[in-house]
Order: sequence, then structure tokens, then C-alpha cells
Amino acid sequence: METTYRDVLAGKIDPAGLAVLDALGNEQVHAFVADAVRLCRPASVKVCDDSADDRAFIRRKALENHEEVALAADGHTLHFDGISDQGRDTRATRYLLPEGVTLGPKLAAIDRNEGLGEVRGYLAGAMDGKTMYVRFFCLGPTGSPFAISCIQCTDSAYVAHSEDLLYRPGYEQLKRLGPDGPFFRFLHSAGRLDARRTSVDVDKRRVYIDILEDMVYSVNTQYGGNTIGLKKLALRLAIRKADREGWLAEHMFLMGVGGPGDKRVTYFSGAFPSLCGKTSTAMLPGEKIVGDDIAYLRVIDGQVRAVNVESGIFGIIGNVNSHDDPVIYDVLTHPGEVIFSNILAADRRPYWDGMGVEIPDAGENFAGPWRQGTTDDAGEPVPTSHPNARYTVALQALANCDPRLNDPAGVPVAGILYGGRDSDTSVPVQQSFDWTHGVVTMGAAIESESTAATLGAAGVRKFNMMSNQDFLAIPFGKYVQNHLDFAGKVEQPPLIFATNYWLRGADGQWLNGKLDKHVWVKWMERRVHGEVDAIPSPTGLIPKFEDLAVLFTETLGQAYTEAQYVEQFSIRVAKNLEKLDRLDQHFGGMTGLPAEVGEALAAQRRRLDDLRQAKGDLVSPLDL
Ligand code: SPV
Ligand code: MN
Repeated sequence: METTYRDVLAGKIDPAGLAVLDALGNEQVHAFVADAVRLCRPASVKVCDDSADDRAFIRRKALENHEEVALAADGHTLHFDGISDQGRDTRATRYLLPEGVTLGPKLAAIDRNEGLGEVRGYLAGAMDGKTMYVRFFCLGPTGSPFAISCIQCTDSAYVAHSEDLLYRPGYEQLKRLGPDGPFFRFLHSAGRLDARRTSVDVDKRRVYIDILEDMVYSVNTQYGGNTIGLKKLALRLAIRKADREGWLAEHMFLMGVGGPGDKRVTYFSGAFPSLCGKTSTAMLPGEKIVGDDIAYLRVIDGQVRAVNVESGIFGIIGNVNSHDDPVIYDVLTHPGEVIFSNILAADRRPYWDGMGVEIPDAGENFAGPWRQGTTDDAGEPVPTSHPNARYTVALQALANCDPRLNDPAGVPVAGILYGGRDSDTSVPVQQSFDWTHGVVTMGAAIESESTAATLGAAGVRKFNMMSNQDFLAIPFGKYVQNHLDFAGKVEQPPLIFATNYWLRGADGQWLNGKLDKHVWVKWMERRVHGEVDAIPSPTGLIPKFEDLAVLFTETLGQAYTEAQYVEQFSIRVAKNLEKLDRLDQHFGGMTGLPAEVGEALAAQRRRLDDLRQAKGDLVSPLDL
């Protein structure tokens, strides 16, 4: 006789949990949960609905399981990931490739049957003696055309707890969808744990994406980027769904920028590779944050609208201090629900590098017991906190959270920022001539320069298409085509801007202050409303000096000189031509790129060549 999901769950789940599952009346859910139980063999199964009780249960379990420890402030907890489990593992992350499907040469894939055998082999019996938590969440606001239902099965109460802070509850929504309600599914096990409750078998860490089943497997890891199903694992599935349905799933923040006298709010989305200023832009003091990491964009009634997929922040904590990041610092230093990860705890208080307070002599951090001067196996000093140490909070805890965070219709997107990082090529801010020019020369051409502190050799430049390249689940050429097509359906597509906060002068000093980005954002807001003019340059439309002078005074209370303007906004013609050479090489390695890419780059080259002939390698904005 065939075994039913009830047979599989018998003895592992209480009647209340069974009733929660039954009430969905969705056989696909039953099949998914039963398969996870049969494979991972947990000792018990806890099915949670959207109730406050179940959320409290998960928080308690994270402490009881010692996956988190309570810190002194009410609601603060600390979680450690293993010393070699501190980031997204791009090498162990692969698409399970079904026969006859091609994803292009750039995407890491493994034959589906082979990959399933491997990852399901690691998951077999992985929850022995543990509880499996079954959670329902929603990507995007519930009851919205953007919404995607999700189910997470995990043996980590830390993962389940993080998701409570980062996502909207999704049980009732899935129930409303009825017997055929579709959903993304995520199965995770942290695997064997050591005394610190961190994953032991990280050499067998795998994140495998099954595009046939809209499912992601994750095993032998705890770090959020590898385990929190709804974050980067779902983004990969969403990119494919968006491709099928004609919308965009992007690695973007969403923010509301105030207009003159704060009488209007204009919404922008922005894609930046890490360490290029993404969070600090989304968190600019006085503006409103909708989201800091992932946005879905759709054309609704002829207008581009977007939602934050998430409702919380999993943010880098390094260098968060009361001076530069007052809003988030305040949340991290007052009672309220916060999960700290991979920082230093001393006397049950959290400390991290760049916090702006005195660091105690000793405590425990991501690497174990720690003292000032502790070195690792290679003799290198162990930092106070890991460079990728993070905080997890709900957006509602932030004083600057936008009131439209949960609006089912999303917010209208008036502008899109693409932020790169280079010391010598791109002006601090410019606007594209049109949608295609922006998609090709700004979005698809985001380039960032590594910094000595984080990525080894300084000054190594890397392209990162729309800063979404790590998560692309369709061929690169198709992805660019989708962007080009997206705005074809709208009368007034969002304006596209490129930023570069990282220019240096001949003496090696930064050319811009940390808060200058606030002026650039205000300038974009004025551009959207046609209130300031711009100067055409070969690479885009740049601000006029007199507008920036006014905005520097209004926004930062600072004077801005013509000499500063000239140094920052001169067109570095030779350097821009070098970037085009690098881009030609980069795109040359891709197949199926739309013809517009080559055309837009060729036109940019012609404009730069013409300017070089007429005025040389470096041209002042006053000479354009
Ligand atoms: C990023 O690396 O872009 C993050 C953190 O937002 S992770 O969850 O690891 O993706
Ligand atoms: Mn991210």
C-alpha cells in the first residue's frame, strides 16, 4: 500500500501541527513536507503558522538549542557561524541541470540526477535527533501581485528565527490560495554540529537549486546567505519566474527621497556590488528606507512599481557607528529584537570593528575565545568581528522605515541607480541618455574595484552585471534582453543613473565626502521632476555646477566650489576608453547578447573618441 504523508509524520508531529498542515488542503505541501521528513529523519516536526505563539516558540528554541545566546539588552541575541562558514559559498552553489536545458556557459551547474544524488545523500538522516521546523513566509507584501509564497523546512531555529525578522508571515496567504497554491520550497539542514553549535562538515556544504521543482537544497552550512531560503536562494528562483512572466527580480534597495521642503517623496531603486555604498545610500539620514537588498519590479497600469521582497535587514555591522549610521546604531544599542552574528561578546554586550567605542580586552567572537592581539593559524591578528559579521532586524524597528513598506501595490519607481566603485574613471553621478543607454553602459557595466582590506590585491576591477551576477539563473544575454524589453511597456520609464562615490585625486585623497551621495540623490530627485538641467557628456548627462552648489548648501549646509566641481566632474576620456576595452572583453565572453549592447558601446566609444580629438584626455565639465 502507498505510504501517505500522514504515515510519514506519524509519531513525529502533534495533532495541532497536523491540523495546521491539513487546513492548507494543498497536496503539494504535504508531499514536500513528507519528502523532507522521510529524507532527513528528524526526531520531531514542528509546524508553525503565523501566530505570535509560534514566533515566540522559535525564538525560545534558538536559545534552548544554543544556536543563539541571549545578550544583556532585552531581545538581543548572538549567533556564531563556523570559522570557515562566514560567507556565501559560490563554489558549492549550483543549478541542478535537467536534460535538454541550457543556462549558458557562465552559470555553475551540475547534472540534475547527479546533483540530487549528492545533496540528498548529505541530507539523508541529517536531522537525526533534531526537530524540523516547517515555516510559511511570503516574498513581498501579502495579498499583492508581487507576492510569492514560500515554505522553509530547516533544523536550524536560528534560520527560522532570522526569517521571522526578515519576511512577512505567509501561512494564511498560502491557505487562501487553496489546493493548487504555488510556492517556492527550501530544505535546509545545518548537518552535524560541534560544541559551539556550528556546522562541522563544511567540506560537504552544498547549495543546489532545482529549477524544475522551484526548490533549493542547502546542507552543512549555517551562514544566512547560504541558508535563509527566502534571501539569495529564492532570488535565483525568482529571476527565472520573472523571466517567464515578464518582470524583474533585482538585487536592489528601495528608498523614498524627499523633494523640496519635503512636500513629495520620489522612489528610487539601486543596485550596488558590496562595499560600493548600497546600505549607506538606502539609509541616508532624513530619507525613507523601503528595503536594502532585494526588490521585484513590475509594470502595473503602465507604470514601473516595486516592492521590497523582505521586511527586515541582514546588514553588515562593521563600521556601523553613531556618527555615520545613527538610525541603525540606535536600533543596535537599545532593547528590541536583534540577532547579532559573528561579532565579539564581552560581559554579554556586543562589540564590532568600527563601532566607535572602546573594545574590551577579552571576550568570545566568531573564532572562539578572543583577546586583544589574538592571532589565527597563519599568525594574522583575529579582528574583533568578522568582516562579514551582521545584524538582523525588522525594518519596522527603524525610525526611517517608509510607511509604504507593506503596500500591496508597491511604490512607483522614478529612478534606478547603478553604483560602481572606481578611483579614476567615472564621474560621481550621471544620468543615462535613455533606457537602453542606461541598461547597457550603466547597469550591465557596473564595475567595482576591490579594496586592500577585504579582497586581497587592491585595485582589481570586476564587472558585476546589475550587481545581480552572482544570482543569475538564466543566460546573461537573456537577462540583459529582459531589462531592455521591460521599459518598452511603459510611457515614462524610470530614469537611470550611475554613481561612483570613490574617485581619488592625483594625491590619492578621496575627492568626495562620505555624505556627498546625499546631494547626488537630491539632484536625481530634481531631475525626475524636470527641475534642474544637465550637461551632455560622452558617458551621460552630468549636473551643472550652480545646481550642485545650491544642493550642497541645502542638503549638507556646505559650500561647494567650482574647483571641486571641475575636479570631480571632469570627463576622464582616456580612462573611460580603457573601461570600454575591458567591457568589450567582458561581453565578448558571453553568448546571446542583444545587438543593442554592441551598438550602445560603439556609440559611447565614438563620442569619447570625438571628444578626445577635440579636447584631449581629460576635459573639464566647463568645456563640454
Ligand atoms: C550580499 O552579500 O549581497 C548580502 C548578504 O546581502 S547575503 O545574504 O550573504 O547574500
Ligand atoms: Mn545582497
